[in-house]
Amino acid sequence: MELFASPLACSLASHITALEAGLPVRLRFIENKKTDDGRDFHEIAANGYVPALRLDDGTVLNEGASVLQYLADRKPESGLAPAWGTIERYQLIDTLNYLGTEVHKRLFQPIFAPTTPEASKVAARALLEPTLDYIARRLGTRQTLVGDSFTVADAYLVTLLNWFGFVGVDLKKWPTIQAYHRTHLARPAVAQAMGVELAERKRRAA
Ligand SMILES: N[C@@H](CCC(=O)N[C@@H](CS)C(=O)NCC(=O)O)C(=O)O
Repeated sequence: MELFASPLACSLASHITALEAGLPVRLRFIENKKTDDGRDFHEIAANGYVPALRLDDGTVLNEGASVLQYLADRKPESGLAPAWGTIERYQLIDTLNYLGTEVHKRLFQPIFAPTTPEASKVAARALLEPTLDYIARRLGTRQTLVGDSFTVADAYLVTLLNWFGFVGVDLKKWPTIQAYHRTHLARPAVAQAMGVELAERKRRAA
């Protein structure tokens, strides 16, 4: 399998998941819509978005929620996604959908996109703190979003919490979220994925 990713983008959650599950996934960074081995990324993922997961038979999954669950389901014993048919699985889908639509797209997309009109950026920035208030209420004192163990929803939230830092929001005002973020950043798979992606960021900035 090949995982197409951009450093520290939403694809980080899939990278973390592949490492957590110990799967044989080849990481391929995208830059200017070219893969790191010179292919046109649009020929792999028609919309040019990461994450994209290319299976060994050539099938491509191109939405974070499906990529994360596909990877998790390759190693059910990892606990990265609750079993199908359980209420926890629907809670996982509920959480991935919330993170993908409300936090990633509604909140961060307008802030990051260079073409967003200033008024829309201001409106999106006004959602940053209420979003953290809501996540803090949803987490309570727990260290995981769904059930009692780390799941792909946590891989996604850790990724999004990094972005709050990128836009200048200090998590110290939300001590339970800050503790959650620190705890999960220390997981070996998270630290490994972050290390690889930070190094790629630095390489590009040099
Ligand atoms: N609906 C997609 C959105 C993925 C997405 O927005 N990916 C961003 C990176 S975080 C991307 O590839 N952006 C490239 C672009 O806008 O051209 C998902 O949830 O996976």
